[in-house]
Amino acid sequence: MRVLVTGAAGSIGRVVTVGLADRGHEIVGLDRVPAPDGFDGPWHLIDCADPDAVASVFAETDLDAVVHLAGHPGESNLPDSLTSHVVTTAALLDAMVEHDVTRIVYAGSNHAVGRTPRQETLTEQARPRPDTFYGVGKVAAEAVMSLYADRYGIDAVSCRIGSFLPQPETLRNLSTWLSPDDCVRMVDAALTTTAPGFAVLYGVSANTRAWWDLEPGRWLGYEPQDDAEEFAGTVATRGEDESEAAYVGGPFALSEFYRPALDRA
Ligand code: 15L
Repeated sequence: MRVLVTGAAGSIGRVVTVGLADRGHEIVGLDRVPAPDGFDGPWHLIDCADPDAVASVFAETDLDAVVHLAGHPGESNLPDSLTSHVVTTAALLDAMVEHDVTRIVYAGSNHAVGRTPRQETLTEQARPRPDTFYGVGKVAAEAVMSLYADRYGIDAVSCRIGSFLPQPETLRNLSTWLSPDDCVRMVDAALTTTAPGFAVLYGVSANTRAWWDLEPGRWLGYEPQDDAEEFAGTVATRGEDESEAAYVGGPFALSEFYRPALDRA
């Protein structure tokens, strides 16, 4: 497939562009910064919150699918979060409809349900329960994709990613880790699964201590191979571990992340 990868220069983007190319996909990169060394495909240096710039990319390239990874990976005020996660997604979806591109794989986040108390395994049926304005942006982006799935028949898979890291670093990560190799497996499955409509999966490895249901991913062909437990001996305990264990979103659910939605002069 010819796949437009947004946020292609980011930490997940760099891994996914290489991994998807190894699996036979043709990658078109998009980011606000230049292509990393070693990337030799087409590259669009644009902000995907700009609908005209996004439309021009679709007008000049025949695409089969979009992998939307662009977006600020942490907390911000509400308008910035909405721009980063919702406006970018909407700009891509509008261009997809116009150019008959029917598949989008989205870097959703566990923070869309991060304020859920951590008591039982969370399924894809969990109600949206963001822990931050970042999480609000991720929930709203999923809502826009759901709308476009219903209105226009777009296939949209939101991968609610846990903690994408080379290896787990904290006790929480032993549950939330998504390994780089599993991330590529996940995105490839979400790209190629047959007619998912709008679907959600939890983007974590096959962690022994996982809190999230891996079945929704398996239905879509995502079979994780790695397990954070392999690194358990390297993870030191920290004072914050107990408070981070209260909610799915870990530190993002704690009061140090509370802030007003809007910045005032
Ligand atoms: C995310 O979605 C964030 O982008 C990242 O900064 C981490 O907080 C990660 O989730 C996580 O929950 O570990």
